[in-house]
This record gives sequence, C-alpha cells and structure tokens, in this order.
Amino acid sequence: QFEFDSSIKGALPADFQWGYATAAPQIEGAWNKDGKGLSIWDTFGHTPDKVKDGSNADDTARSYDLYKQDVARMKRYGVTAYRFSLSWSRIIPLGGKDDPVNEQGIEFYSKLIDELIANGITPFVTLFHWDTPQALEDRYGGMLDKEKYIPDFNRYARVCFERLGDRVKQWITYNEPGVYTLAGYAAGVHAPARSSFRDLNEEGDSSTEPFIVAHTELLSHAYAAKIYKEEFKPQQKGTIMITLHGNWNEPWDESDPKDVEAAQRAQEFEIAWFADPLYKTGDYPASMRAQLGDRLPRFTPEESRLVLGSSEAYGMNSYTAFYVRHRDAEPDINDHKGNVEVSDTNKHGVERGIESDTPWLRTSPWGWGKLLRWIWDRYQTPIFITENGTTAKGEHDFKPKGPDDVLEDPHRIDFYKSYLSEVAKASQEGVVIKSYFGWTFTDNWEWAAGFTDRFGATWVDFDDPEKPRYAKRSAYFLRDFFGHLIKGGTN
Ligand code: PNW
Repeated sequence: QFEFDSSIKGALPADFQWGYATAAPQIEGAWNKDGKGLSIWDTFGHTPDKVKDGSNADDTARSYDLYKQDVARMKRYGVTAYRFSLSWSRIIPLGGKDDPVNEQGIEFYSKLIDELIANGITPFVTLFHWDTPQALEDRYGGMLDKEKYIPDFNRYARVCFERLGDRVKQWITYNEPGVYTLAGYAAGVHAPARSSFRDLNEEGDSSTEPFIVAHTELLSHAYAAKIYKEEFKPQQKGTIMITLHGNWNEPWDESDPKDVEAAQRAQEFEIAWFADPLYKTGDYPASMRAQLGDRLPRFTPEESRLVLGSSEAYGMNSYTAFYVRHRDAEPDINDHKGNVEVSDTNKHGVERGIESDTPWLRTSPWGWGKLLRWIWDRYQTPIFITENGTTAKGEHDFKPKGPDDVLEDPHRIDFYKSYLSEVAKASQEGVVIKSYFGWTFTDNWEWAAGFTDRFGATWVDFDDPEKPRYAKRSAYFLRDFFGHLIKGGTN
C-alpha cells in the first residue's frame, strides 16, 4: 500500500480525466500491413546509423495486433482516458488530398475506439504525432511547402472527423510542433533529418527551415480547427486543441537581471513561439522577432485572426527543467533557444534534478509548478496535461519470473508523486487543469533512441516476437494516487 499526503486529497475535480499517452509510430508496428503507406519515420528507421540501437519502427510494441489486451490492461490500471495518435499514412497511404483512403486503416482505429468506449475509457485522439507521409515529403518537401501541404492536411483531418468524430470528442491536431521542427530541421536527429550545422551530410538550412515548418504547423492546425468547428462540432460537440511542449527555464543566477531576462526569453522561444500566436496576440513574441528578423515568417492579418483562438484549450507536454544563463555574444545564425546557455546546475551548484535513463530528462518538480502557473498566467486557458513521465535506470535488465511478475520502479513512482503533487497544489490555487496523461502506456520505440529508453508504465520484452507485457509498480501507484487526488475517489 502507498501513503498519500492528506493535504491534497480531493484536490482535482471529479470530472478530471487521467490515463496514458502514446504515438502511432512508437507502438503500432505493422508498418506495411493492411495497406499502410510509409511515413518519414519508416524511412528514418530504415536508414543506417540514424537510430541509436539500429532498430526501426517495423514492429515496435505491436499494439496494432495487441490492442485488445492493451485496452484490458488499461482498464486494470484504472485509467479514465487514453491519448493515442492516428497514423496519417495508414489512413491515406500516399497522404494527398486526391489520394485514396485506406478502409483497413479506418477500420483499425474504429475498432480501437469502440473497444475503449466499451471499457469506459475516453479517447483523446492526436491527428499528427510526427509521422508525415513519405509520399508528401517526396512530392514537395512536406511542411516546407505550406501551399501544397495545407490542403493535404485539411483533407486528412476532414476524413478523420467524418469517420471517427461520432465517437471521438477530444481532438488534438499536432503533438509538439516545436520538437518536430527543431529535432527534424535544426538538430537533424529526427525525421526528416535536415540540418545545416551538424556534420551528417543532411541537407537543409537550419537558420530558416525550423521557423518555416513551425509556421506551416500553426496555419494547418488553425485551418483544421476551423473545419472542425464549422463542419463537425455543431453535431459532434467535441473539442479541438493543439499540444505544445515546453520545459521550465530557471535563471542560473536569480539575482542577476540578465539571467532573469534570459530565462524568460528561453521560455518565449520554447513556448510563446506557438502559444502567443494561438492564445495571446496572433503573432510571434517580440523577443523572437528581435533576434530572428525576417528569418521568422509573418502572418497576414487574416492569418493572425485565424490562428488566434483556434485551439480551444492548452495541451501541455512537459518533462523537466533547466538553468539558463545570459549569453554575452551575438546569437548564432542557427540558434533556436533565444541566445542562452543551458546548464544542469545553478550558480550555487544546485542540481536541476535526479538523473533518469535519458540525458535531457531529470526529476525537477520544482520547475513544473512554476511552469503550470506561467502558462496559466500568460494564457488563461484551461490546461490539459497531455504528457509527462520519465525513464528509469536499470530497466533493461528485468528478467520476469512469470506473466504476473511486476517490475519495481521506485524512481518513476517518485517522479509521478512529486509532479502530481504540484498539479494538485496548482489546482487548489485555481489553475484550471482538466487532465493528466502519463508518458507512456507501454515501453516503446523512443524515436532516435530506439528501444534504449523505457518510458512505459508497462515493461515490454522486445526480444520476444510476441512482445509480452509486464506491469511496472508505478502503474498501480498512479491508479491509487488518482483515487486519492480526484474528488470523491476511493483513497
Ligand atoms: C515527447 N526534449 O518528445 C514526445 O511527444 C514523445 O513522442 C516522446 O516519446 C516523449 O516526449 C519522450 O521523449 C520529446 O528534449 C522529446 O526536451 C524531446 C524533448 C521533449 C519531448
């Protein structure tokens, strides 16, 4: 049995939704089954030397085949909601507005949604979690060409609303547009692997492309939201939003105004880049325009009006916090962080948090509470926490003793306990928070890290072709903790 802090009992409203989040390319497998077309992540995984352990997205956790047992397991974990993404190239294999719909793709998602609802689990559905159809990348460079891309995305979104919107009431257009564009077009470590400053023979121009792609993401999100609100929402009565990623940036020296300003600027480059156009001004933050000038695209007045207010809530993904220091030099042409220096310790030598099994990710709940308030103060929009979680060292060595064996994961329990306590306290103070999704349901294919990063509440034996699953202790911790935190709960 777990022990809980009585001061946060019932801190979350009775209609609070919680569960786990996943993404199609990371869990489905069945990369070429039943008519699915290729995505840029299939290509990435099949290109030598891109993925840390040489793995690819062919099979991953095989949730395409195992979805029924997965839903049954979620029910045992006590979730009320499940966030997953649709694979565009499973639904429209060639991606484009005049390309045929793959009925077997629709059928799969339709069955998954029915299974969830039959088990009392609310589906939260993401249209785009980074897996651009390869055909669109080949035809016109994907999101680099907004004129060609937007009609294709509009049509894809419309097919999803039409065919699944009778049962799906919570839509998310994009997952983390910022991570997609920075990892794919700046660092070049994610598909489509374009970068002009890393010596990996990638093509691209990292001084402009990340901002062009972000602009396309914002506009195509806004058009899809308009389509939903005008053509579907009146009958289907759902909600549409976007999910943004952002860590907390704390001044390295809190008594130095330059560091305080640098931390705020880092926060704007990371979050306000998307959130100011969407929720505040219809335009990019002044700090970005000042540094980037004409390398940052411009919205027409009409586009500003379209983007502002397009997302009906704030989808929030966040994992960790950093210390940030003023940088006393001209910004680099390939800088995307607001000309700051990032570090793991502050001026006093205080560490940002305990290490996980993932280099960038440490347990830093102290920053999470600040981030929740920063978002709430600046945007005054209800927050759906759509991802948060951690890896833990040592999980590769687990040798299950039988099908009911449970992996002990105290590091993850401490992570969830401390972050959720911040959620509860912020909620008690009036920050409106509507959901929490742990990342992630099962161990999965962690993009360029392959199978080396295990974020799951469920351990998967990737060496076994059947991909058997085993619970981690944290799955039961979360179930019991939400029974404590949610008003009227059982603990
Ligand atoms: C998110 N960072 O990505 C994604 O939405 C998931 O698909 C992914 O598996 C998960 O977080 C864990 O990585 C991120 O460097 C990738 O700060 C990198 C960062 C943040 C989020």
